[in-house]
Amino acid sequence: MSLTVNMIGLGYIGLPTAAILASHGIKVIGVDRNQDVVNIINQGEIHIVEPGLEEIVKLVVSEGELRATFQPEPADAFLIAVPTPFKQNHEPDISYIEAAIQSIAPVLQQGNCIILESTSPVGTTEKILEQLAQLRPDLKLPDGDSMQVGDISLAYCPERVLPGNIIHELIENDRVIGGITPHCSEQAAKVYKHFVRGALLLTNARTAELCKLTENAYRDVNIAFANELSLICDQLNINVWELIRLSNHHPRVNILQPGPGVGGHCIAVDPWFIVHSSPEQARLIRQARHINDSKPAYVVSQVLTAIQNIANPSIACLGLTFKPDIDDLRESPAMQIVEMLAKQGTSKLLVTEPHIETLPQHLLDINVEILPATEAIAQADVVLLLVNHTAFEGYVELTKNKIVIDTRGIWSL
Ligand code: SAJ
Repeated sequence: MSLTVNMIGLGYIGLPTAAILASHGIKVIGVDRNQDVVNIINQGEIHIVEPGLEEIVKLVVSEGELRATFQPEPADAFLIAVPTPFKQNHEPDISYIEAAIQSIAPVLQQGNCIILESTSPVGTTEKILEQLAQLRPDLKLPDGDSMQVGDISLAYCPERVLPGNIIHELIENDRVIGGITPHCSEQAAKVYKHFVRGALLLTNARTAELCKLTENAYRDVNIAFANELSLICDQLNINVWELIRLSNHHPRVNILQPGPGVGGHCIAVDPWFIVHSSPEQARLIRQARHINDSKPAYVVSQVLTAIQNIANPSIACLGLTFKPDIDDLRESPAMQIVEMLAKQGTSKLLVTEPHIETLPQHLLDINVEILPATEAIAQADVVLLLVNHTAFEGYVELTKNKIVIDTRGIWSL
């Protein structure tokens, strides 16, 4: 008999995972609180942009392998991929995970496996165990100290896919699986064996939790290094892009790229989870966050210096998304910079974003003009490149006789 899985949360990670599971012979019940999301998926359509996803969802829904609903149903395994934002003071908010556990508790049966995939502070999987002990006192729970095998299994297995390449990475990436006990890890691994071609690496829950946070903090710290170099180079009148290109010829050096700041819902968020749980120890990780977060204000100060002697200046702001060739505006430093410049009110802002048809209302409300890149550049005194979209690469010729601030270095090499 085929395995039945509940996928709790049908967002950027949950929906692709549900679709891939369903295309590998597993019956998937997708659960989401949002009525629109449930309706859209049941029509074989999708509510997010991810290359290759729509075709798979259409197929698995039409074959009856994936179905969306509001409430969890009895199944063999329950995968949870709900958001974990942070509150004020960067404190992680795990209330969506707690709500997910609350919703699956009544349908849990002996032999079930629960797998948390959401990015989580260290200790969250153990907290789930405590929550389950309250909600289902009738179940014998696994115990990491005594290694007691329980009626159910519980493990943490972080997603680590790159938006834009999710379908490929879901299958090919190695997975870290951290059970409450080794038996829990093995039970969880059985689910991933259905579709993962990468290695399944078993550990305990706390290590797996910190592993996810570490991966994104590693990237954040390395981007902060590049961003700090960009400030040093501006001060010393050196081209940072050339500097990094030359340094990276060393066989053991691989510096990342500076930019206008770090965006997205992962790298700018996850390191704070480490800082929050280890405030005394996580000094470098905290500092990296501050360096990356301060970059948008630095770019604004560069623009203000550039326009100080221009009467009625116009600025072409190229790109709004948080990284190139996608349509995602979440935590985008480019957006932040445009908003900060609009607040200054000292210049006319000509904004272009080729990947988004309808820009969010709050941006339309501020005083900016939306127009194609070529027109924005033609009308501008200053050209501010904020996102390294492939489409912008050829425009360097159009920027002659303009002041150029290239925050991504695509025209600067
Ligand atoms: N960025 C730079 N310089 C660089 C690289 C990136 O400024 O050299 C900026 C980007 O412009 C962007 C931000 O960093 O604003 C993040 O972009 P990204 O492409 O590095 O990562 P995300 O946020 O799309 O996805 C990350 C990935 N994590 C790692 O590469 C360690 C992905 O594998 C994770 O699954 C994802 O976070 C997540 O969900 O946590």
